[in-house]
Amino acid sequence: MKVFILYPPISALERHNNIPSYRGINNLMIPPGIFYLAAFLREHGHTVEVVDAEARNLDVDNILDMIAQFVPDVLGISATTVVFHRAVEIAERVKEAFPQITLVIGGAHVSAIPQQALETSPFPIGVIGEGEITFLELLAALKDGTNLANVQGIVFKIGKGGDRSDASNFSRPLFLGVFVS
Ligand code: B12
Repeated sequence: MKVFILYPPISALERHNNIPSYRGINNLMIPPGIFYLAAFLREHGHTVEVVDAEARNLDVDNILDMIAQFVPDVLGISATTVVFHRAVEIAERVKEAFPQITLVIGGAHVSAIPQQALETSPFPIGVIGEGEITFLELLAALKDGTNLANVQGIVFKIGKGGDRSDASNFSRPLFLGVFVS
């Protein structure tokens, strides 16, 4: 499948809860999670675009242009709590412009409060905790049209058009593909 993985942009002020004295602190670092996911999915045959929109100074319109060019089957967005509103903004725009794209949210926010994250957003599916195997299995289920209830480690909305009835299947062992000696 074609998968676009996005780390959304926020300003330093947004990141620090609009506290002006923190404006200059913007400890930019590579977000390893999205690149691990991209590498893992590519190894398993998926076509993946991965974009750190913060590092690349992209705004929401730039991101929409990139999505229009790549035309993914699935857009996966990574978000902590401070950036969740931007993830929602992008998801709303994508849902309107490209309703055929399946939206998936992952990262710290949805992992901390899975049901609430879906209730307050247009995301139909959230991945909880480590995403490599869960995302791979989720893509297989989406491609084959099999029941999402068989995918461990996700929260999802049931029903056509994403009604407000949420289901979850949290149980997922930790990813054991990486060893430190
Ligand atoms: C390194 C780090 C940073 C780095 C890099 C951030 C990053 N996003 O990678 C820097 C210094 C930039 C940073 C900044 C901030 N951080 Co920070 N950070 C961490 C830390 C210590 C490790 C993150 C990490 O690299 N993990 C390893 C990677 C491989 O895992 P991962 O990122 O979680 O990704 C995996 C899964 O989450 C999932 N996944 C992630 N995204 C997606 C997307 C999809 C589609 C799918 C399917 C799956 C998926 O799959 C990935 C692979 O398994 C965590 C604590 C922790 N132990 O996790 C805090 C943590 C994420 N940070 C936190 C906070 C609060 C912040 C800041 C708000 C601090 C601030 N005021 O500046 C900012 C927010 C920046 C932003 N734009 O979101 C909180 C978030 C809490 C919350 N409710 O969201 C955490 C959890 C620490 C804590 N316990 O409070 N942080």
